[in-house]
Amino acid sequence: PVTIHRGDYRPPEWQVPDIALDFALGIDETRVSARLSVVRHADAPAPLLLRGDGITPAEVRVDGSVWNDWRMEGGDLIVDLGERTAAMVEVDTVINPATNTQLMGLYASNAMLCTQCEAEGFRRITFHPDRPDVLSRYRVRMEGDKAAFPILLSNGNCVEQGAGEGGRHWALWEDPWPKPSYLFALVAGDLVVNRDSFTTMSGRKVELGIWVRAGDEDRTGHAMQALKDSMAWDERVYGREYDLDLFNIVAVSDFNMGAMENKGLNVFNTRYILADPDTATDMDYDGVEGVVAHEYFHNWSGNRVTCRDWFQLSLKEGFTVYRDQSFSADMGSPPVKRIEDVRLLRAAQFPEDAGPLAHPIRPDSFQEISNFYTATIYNKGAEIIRMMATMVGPERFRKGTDLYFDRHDGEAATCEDFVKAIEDGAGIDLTQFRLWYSQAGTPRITARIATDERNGERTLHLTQVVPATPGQPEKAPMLIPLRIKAYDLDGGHGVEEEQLVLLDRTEMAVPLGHYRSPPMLSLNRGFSAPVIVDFAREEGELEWLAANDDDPFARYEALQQLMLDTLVTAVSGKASDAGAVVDAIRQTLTGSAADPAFVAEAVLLPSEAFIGDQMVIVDPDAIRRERLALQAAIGTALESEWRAILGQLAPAATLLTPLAKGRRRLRGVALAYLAATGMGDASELAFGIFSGADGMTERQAALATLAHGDSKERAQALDIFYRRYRDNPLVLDKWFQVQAWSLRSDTVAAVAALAEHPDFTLTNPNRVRALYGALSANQAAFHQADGAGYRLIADLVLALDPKNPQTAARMIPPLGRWKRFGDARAAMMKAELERILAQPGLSRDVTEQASKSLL
Ligand code: DPP
Ligand code: ZN
Repeated sequence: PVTIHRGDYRPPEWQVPDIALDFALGIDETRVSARLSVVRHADAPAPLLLRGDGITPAEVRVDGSVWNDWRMEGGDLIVDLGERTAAMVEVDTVINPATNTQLMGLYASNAMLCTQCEAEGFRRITFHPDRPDVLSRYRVRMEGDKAAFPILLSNGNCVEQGAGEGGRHWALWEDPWPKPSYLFALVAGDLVVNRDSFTTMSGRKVELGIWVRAGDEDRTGHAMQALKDSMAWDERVYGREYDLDLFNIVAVSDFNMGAMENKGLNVFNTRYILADPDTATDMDYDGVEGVVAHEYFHNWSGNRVTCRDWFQLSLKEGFTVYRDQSFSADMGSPPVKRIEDVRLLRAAQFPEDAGPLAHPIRPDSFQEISNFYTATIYNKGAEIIRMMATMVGPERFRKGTDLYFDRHDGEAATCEDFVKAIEDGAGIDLTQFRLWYSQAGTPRITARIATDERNGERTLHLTQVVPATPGQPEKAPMLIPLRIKAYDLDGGHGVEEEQLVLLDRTEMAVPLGHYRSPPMLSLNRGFSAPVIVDFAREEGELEWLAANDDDPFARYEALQQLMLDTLVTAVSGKASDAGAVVDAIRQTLTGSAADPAFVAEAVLLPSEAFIGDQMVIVDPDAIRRERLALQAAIGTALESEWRAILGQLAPAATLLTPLAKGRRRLRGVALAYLAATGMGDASELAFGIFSGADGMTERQAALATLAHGDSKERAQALDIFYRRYRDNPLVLDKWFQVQAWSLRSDTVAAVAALAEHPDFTLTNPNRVRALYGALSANQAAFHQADGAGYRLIADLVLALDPKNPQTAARMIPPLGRWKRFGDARAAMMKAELERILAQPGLSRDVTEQASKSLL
């Protein structure tokens, strides 16, 4: 495979200001005629390079005449235009959407036609430069059988439509905003719409439509509300107004990603559109709201200002994730949202940064760009933006983003353009901060408090180390903004103001002031920097912070650290005592007027994977054992508290306030703790909740709890759930998922059996992720000592690669963590990676991920 380097970027030699596309639609044959008006930007004659992937030109015409001066190079079409500085280039192609199992380009899903072009799918539809710095105005005509495709949608506005011969009809769409090809979209099918409207801040009435298959329209209300909330929020917080008269969203069942921000026509995975209380959990509801917002926000951060090249992907993704995180925080509880975001970062991004696939948020090279839609680009990218906002504060940050949008509207920009705009607009020097864009790896900070015995002055000593990552053996010290606060327990002369420490060198001393007794130090409050902190705490300090810190995130963090310390001690075979954890949890549960959602997050034990991340060599079995033991101890010690929580009436499932959601979440946690004790009535209790639940949050929580055990209620509940929801693909995904998440010792075998279930299919990415993605997230199961988990994942990758390389490649990273799991497991994991690589005809996606994972 060819490696593409960021440093090799050259501006395009030809621009394509206008494109007219003509589609004659059919499920297994669609004819595409493309008319590209091309303009030379290079000074000297240069051939026109049009990318193609799996297509052949039926005919090429230039300025109206058949043209023979072209050749194919790989999949690409090179047209020699001689001395011309402008031309009209027309190319006809024929494609087969029905056989497009990659779900890139134009494909069929449930008799409907839809597109996915980001990053390089447009070249599977027609020949085109297909690079994000080539922006064009699109005019799209499509024609098809009216019965099969009553609805015809594309970007922009529908300017004309009409009937054709023999039951056919057509529509003409125009998008006035120049856009890169990755934002092109087309949808044709039998769809129904939920319509609404939004009036923008300047008084423009925008028609909103959410298009789904008949029968699904009643589950689009939440998405519609989220869309209107997002539109209002972006006006209020960023001053960004929507810029077309129409905004359409289409939900598709077969989709590689979560959703796609095509201009004026977002295409979504059904998973992030459809929700009602009977079929969606509160977490699903939040997912819908967050993704609708994310895609909508791309209209400015991504579409109006797009990326110059794919190395700049985090320019739009990191910023847009930061924007959707801020939005969700405003719509619900900011501390709880922050906890969730940090949990995700630690679960998905920290391991990536610590493994063979580590890359900076602005990578230097890649083989296949699809492999770089990662937690690093998205979630760490968002943390980088957040740090800038933290350093300058909201008003100055807004000045910076205003300047960014003003300066680069209509352009294809770089990460550097963004940083420069924040520098200029907010008035801050980000010279050193830029290292966050180029250096991979999670910085590790060590903290220690020294005391001057003569006068009681306390000094915080901080050191930072940025670990070596592939291709980056040496690192320079980063600029790390740390929000800190040192509490004075004696009411002495301590300074109790929060400070923002800018750690900008390898070692730094921060004077804290005069404290008679050791201060309780709240460090990296709000998770102000995406780093790992090592800090040997005073006896009782974490307990105190967990109960008293005025930063909720820091309270959460202190309790998590206390749990981690206890678990890591236990896993290493030393005697550990659950007492402090139990006391801290009790205090959190009974704390005055605490938000139940926060309590639920705070009292949750760290995941097995996160416990493993604290250890040099991970022992998945010991972690499972000790985590279950601690869970049981907490369950027993606080039995009456858990029972009291469950004894209260559950809020009605239709009630979706943050408080109701929080109470349901806490009930789920309480049930899990009780069940972990193995108490005689636990399964009955869970089954009672399962059967009596009036919505999916409680139902799924009870089912997941039952799925861990081996009660007769388990089989019963799984059976009832299956029969009730077998015709609802999104809910059936949950049925697969809870079984693959199970903490039972036979889960790998169960997953292997479920892969043979008639409802399992490799053609639907959601189903694949529900089963296999859940397995690889289940640490002890995936790392089962005999290697059966590894084998199952490798078998999946090999079976899926010929159909859908993008989704296949996404299953590989867990196999790449072999360095951390001891020699025996490492040998088996590497053997599976080698077995994958030995397969002839492997995709570029899988080849890159598997070969890099072996390094
Ligand atoms: N650009 C999409 C998103 O992250 C992914 N294709 O919204
Ligand atoms: Zn995005």
